[in-house]
Amino acid sequence: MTLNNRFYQEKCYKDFSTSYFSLPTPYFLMSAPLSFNHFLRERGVDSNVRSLLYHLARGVKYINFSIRAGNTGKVGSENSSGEEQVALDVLADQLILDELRKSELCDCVASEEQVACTDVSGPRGKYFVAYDPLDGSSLIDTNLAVGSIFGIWENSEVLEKPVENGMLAACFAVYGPRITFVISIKGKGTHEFELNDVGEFILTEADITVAPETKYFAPGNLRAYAQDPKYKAVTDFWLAEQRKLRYSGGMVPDLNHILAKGNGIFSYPADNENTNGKLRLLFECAPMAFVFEEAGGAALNQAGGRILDTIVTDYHQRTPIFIGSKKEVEDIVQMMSS
Ligand code: AFP
Repeated sequence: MTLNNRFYQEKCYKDFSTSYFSLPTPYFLMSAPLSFNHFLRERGVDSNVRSLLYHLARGVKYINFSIRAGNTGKVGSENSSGEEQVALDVLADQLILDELRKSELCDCVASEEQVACTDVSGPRGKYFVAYDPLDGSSLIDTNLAVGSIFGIWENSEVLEKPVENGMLAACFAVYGPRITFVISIKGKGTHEFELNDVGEFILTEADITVAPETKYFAPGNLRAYAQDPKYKAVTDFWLAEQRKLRYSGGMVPDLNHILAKGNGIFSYPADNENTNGKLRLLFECAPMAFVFEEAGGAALNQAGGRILDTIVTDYHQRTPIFIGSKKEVEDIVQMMSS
C-alpha cells in the first residue's frame, strides 16, 4: 500500500474515530506522510534550494495537468537540436521557465528546448538550472510514461569546468499512473515523493539505494549493436545471462525503474552517426548521474570516464552513458573500453 492510500485510510479513520467514537489514536496516525518541503527542511537543505525545488515541483504539477488535458500533436517546429517538437514540449518549457522566473533565485536557465541560456536574473538571482522539460515527448501519443529532468548549480559559470562543479541538487518527475518526483541533494541522498490527490508531494521513499549488481538491463541505441562489436558483445552477454529486459524508450521511466527496483543498468552508447551518443550532458545525463551517485550507483561514459567529471564545452553537448548498479556499470564499461 503506497503512502498515498495509507494517507486516505488514516484520514477516513481519523474522521470516523473522532466523530463517532473516542477511539485511541493508533500509532500510524502519528506518522502522517511528510511533505517534501518538511522532509527537506528536516534534512537541513538550504532554504533557497528548497524554494527552487518548490517552484520546480509546481511546474511539474502544471505539466502533469497539461499532459492529461493537452494536445499530444506536433507543432511543426524543431528544438535547438533539430528535433521535431510536440505542443507539450513547448508548453512544458514555458511552464518551467515561468516558475523559475517567479522564484527570483536564478541568474539564467538552460533548456533542452532553447538554443541559449535565458536570462531570468532576479533580485536574489544567482543559481543556474538546466532542464529537459519533457523527456520522451515522442512517446506522448503512445500513452507511455514520460518525465522532466532538472539540475541545479550554485552559479551559471558552468562552461569549461567539470559538470559536477557547483552542482547542488538534481531531480526528475515521472508522469505515469502515479506522479512521482525524485530529489537528490548533494550529500543528502536520493528520495522519492508522490503527488497525492490534494496536490501535495508526500514522501514515499527516503534514502533510496542501488545495489551493485543487477538482473535487469535497459539497452538503448541498438543501432550500435550492428555497428560496434563491443556493444554487440555486451548485449549478447546480457541475453546469455537471461537478464530481464526493461526498456521503454523514455530515459526517465527507464532510470526510475532502476531506482524503484534497487538495481539495473541503462545504456545509450555512441553510434556511427551520433559519435557522442544522443543524450545531452547538461539536461539529462549529469542530473541523472548526480541522482544515481547519491543512491550509491554509478554513471560512466563508454571510455570509462565518470559522467560528472565531463568538461562542459557546450550547453547542448551529448555523451554516451552507462548508468545504474555500480559494479555492473564498471564491468560493462570495461568491456566497452577494453
Ligand atoms: P524524445 O524526447 O525525442 O522522445 O527522446 C527520448 C530520449 O531522449 C530519451 O528519453 C531516451 O532514452 C532516448 O531518447 C531514446 O532514444 P531512441 O529513440 O534512439 O531509442
